[in-house]
Amino acid sequence: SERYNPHATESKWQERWERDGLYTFREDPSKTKHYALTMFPYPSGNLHIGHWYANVAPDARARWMRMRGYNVFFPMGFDAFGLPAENAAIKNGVDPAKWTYSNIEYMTGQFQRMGTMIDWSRRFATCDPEYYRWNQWFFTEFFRRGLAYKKGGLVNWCPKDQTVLANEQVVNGHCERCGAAVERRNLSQWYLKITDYADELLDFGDADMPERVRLMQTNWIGKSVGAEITFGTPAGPETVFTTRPDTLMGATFLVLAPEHAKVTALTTDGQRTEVEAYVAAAGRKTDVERQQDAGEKTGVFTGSYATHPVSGHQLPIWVADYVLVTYGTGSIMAVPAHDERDFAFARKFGLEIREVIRPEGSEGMGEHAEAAYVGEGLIVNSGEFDGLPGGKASIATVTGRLEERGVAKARTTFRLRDWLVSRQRYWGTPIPIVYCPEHGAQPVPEDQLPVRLPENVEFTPTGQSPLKLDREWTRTACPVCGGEAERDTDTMDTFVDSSWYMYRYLSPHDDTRPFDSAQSHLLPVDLYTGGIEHAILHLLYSRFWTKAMRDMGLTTQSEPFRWLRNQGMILGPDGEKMSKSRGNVVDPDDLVREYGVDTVRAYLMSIAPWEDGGPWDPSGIQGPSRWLSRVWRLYFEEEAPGPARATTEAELRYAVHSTLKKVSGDYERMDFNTIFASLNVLTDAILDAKRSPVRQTPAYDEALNVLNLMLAPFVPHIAEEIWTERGGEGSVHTQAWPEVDEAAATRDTVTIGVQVNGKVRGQVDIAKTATQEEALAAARAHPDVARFTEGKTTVKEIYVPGRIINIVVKD
Ligand code: ANZ
Repeated sequence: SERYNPHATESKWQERWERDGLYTFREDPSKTKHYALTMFPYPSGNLHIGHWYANVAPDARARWMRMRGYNVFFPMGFDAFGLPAENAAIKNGVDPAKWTYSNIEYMTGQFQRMGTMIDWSRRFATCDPEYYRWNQWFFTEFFRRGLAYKKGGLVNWCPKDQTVLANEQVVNGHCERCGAAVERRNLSQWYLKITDYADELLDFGDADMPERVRLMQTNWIGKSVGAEITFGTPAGPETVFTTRPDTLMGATFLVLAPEHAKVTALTTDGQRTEVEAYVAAAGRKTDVERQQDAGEKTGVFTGSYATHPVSGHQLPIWVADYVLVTYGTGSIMAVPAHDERDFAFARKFGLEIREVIRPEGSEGMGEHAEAAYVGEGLIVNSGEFDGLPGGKASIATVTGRLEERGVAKARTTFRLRDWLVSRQRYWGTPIPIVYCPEHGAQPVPEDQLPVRLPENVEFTPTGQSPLKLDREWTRTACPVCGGEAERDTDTMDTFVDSSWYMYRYLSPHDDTRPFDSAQSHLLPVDLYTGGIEHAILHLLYSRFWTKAMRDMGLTTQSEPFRWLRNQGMILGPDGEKMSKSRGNVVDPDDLVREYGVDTVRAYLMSIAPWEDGGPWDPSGIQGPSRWLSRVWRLYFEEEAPGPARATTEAELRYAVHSTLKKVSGDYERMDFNTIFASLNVLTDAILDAKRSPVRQTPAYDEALNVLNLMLAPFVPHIAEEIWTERGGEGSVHTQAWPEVDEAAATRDTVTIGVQVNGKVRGQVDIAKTATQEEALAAARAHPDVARFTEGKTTVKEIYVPGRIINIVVKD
């Protein structure tokens, strides 16, 4: 018989599966649906090892679900708009569409060579006009509903990519894509009103997301419950937002953000030069630089004073860049005694520090306090409010009292800002808006969608959208009056594309609606897998999109994903992120050429806990490779006579069913990395049985059959070969996952260690139901134990059932 040669069998099965449409999803009302989805890739050129790592384990799990009787929906597509296509166009002079579509063809072939059960009949790319037409349709619907609007203001600008960015795309002050330091520009741009859903987005319902994803989204949304308090100023009333209205009587100055509208009016002539210089300098700093807590606080006095709404005291008004114009009202009441930033500022500029919250039993903070007191306590030095409880826990009560007094109004603010979606780049969805001198901004009517991207444009980034340069394209007619009008020349953020793509798979070629609601029984996605880098951007946006679609009556779902899991990252052997410049990249195609697909799949699933990831160990792949040779030998080669470990039918059945039970649990919990070890040990146990008389029993046949089925999700090609060679009907991949025989899966004996004076001296097999006397008798009968106990006086005997026996003796 032949030795294991994966190359011959793997491509044969891939072709057969394709020909038979084995993975084409078909409706089957007798089964429960299971929608498994892996985040679709960007068609960058080819699949790297990270794509394999991200896709192989979810594929194995989808296959396992199918064997368990679910009707599994497992589609894939391409997230195809974005900068790399344009950059390639600029660099190599190829058309972005050509570049993208040829990458898509190549990468689809790579996915097929990975042996996945993806249903390719559902494939689409977000750059297909057939797809982006619906981005445009959503945009015009959102516009009609007030969910899409245009406004001017300060926006994030990436000087390298020459486009604006959403807040979510700015990571520590840098462009999340290219790393350039982000600047601020005053521009008029389109926004989607995600803030309408801020509160609802904090409620994850029964969507099961990793704790850190919930936390990141919750912090990003940043809900703060507090109050608005209005102070009088020479430039009119000024309202501040505070989360600590209980500290109102401790406010000793006000601070405005440098960009605050009242700065000019409040600056006195004497202070003007200094304030203007300060404001100009602040404009050159990034938000991160401004907010760095470690950084020295800076600021200037405006020369004006505000009137405290309760005490009537005159409080100096300062300008400082630790106050952000984009949050709250862009101004604060500073309470140095109880806020760390205000404390540092007051110390630096010699401003008054007034204690108003005192922990019980304390003498008070005195004049030489070294830090703000931010804890709970009782209100002091606050006149009529003295004695009320203060601190975060009592904000509601205090706010109520202040509201009665008419000096505060309860208010909740969010950190979340509306989603800026205009981009000044070419390779994206054109914004379907037309500007008419007479009728203003008008949505392009549905029957004129899609507004196609013009071809043959000059893309070199200039800071203006390349679409602007194509006069033929920009000139159009106003949908209202038919008069001459201009198209919007920006394109949409590509995160728009991925916000609803999971719905499009239901009817990818539907040209009458974004997706067919007759298919909505497939929703929501039951298991969504992908990288943690999308914790905020893509996941938050798609949760918002689903809620907006629900409110438009397109779906009844409120959450797109029932269960989310993030894989870790495969690093180079040096423990660093793989990158061409570091030269530590592992190419999956090379590995497949050398070892075959099944070996690479098995190795990637066993290399690390899937959610953690870890470094690539080049020698580690030998384990799965040798294992598959042994699997092959087990089924297809004659066993050379040799010493075999004695085995019984019961032991073999125990090995089979306890492994089956373990592996099922591993798939269920997504503990993929232990599956290989279990299957490896079982293979050896069956090889032992093959060399022993047990080979003649039904238990042996059962073992071969169950192992074959267990191989199917994990190493689908070799499993199919075995199935067919053993005369199985149809495909192994449409078989049912075997049932665990619970009685066979549990052993009625346990092996436990025996200690003498705390040292392990031997191990005994005893019945699980053994009494203490029986257990101790078995222990004493063990020769290695007897050597240390005979002739000695027993002081104590301890039997912890199922775990350990300890005998304490003395001479
Ligand atoms: C008085 C006060 C006293 C405050 C105190 C805190 C502690 P979060 O929780 O992040 O919402 N604040 C308000 N607007 C601001 C802005 N635009 N830039 C910088 N800081 C701003 O924080 C709300 C608190 O941050 C507010 O409550 C305000 O300071 C400050 F013992 O008001 B507080």
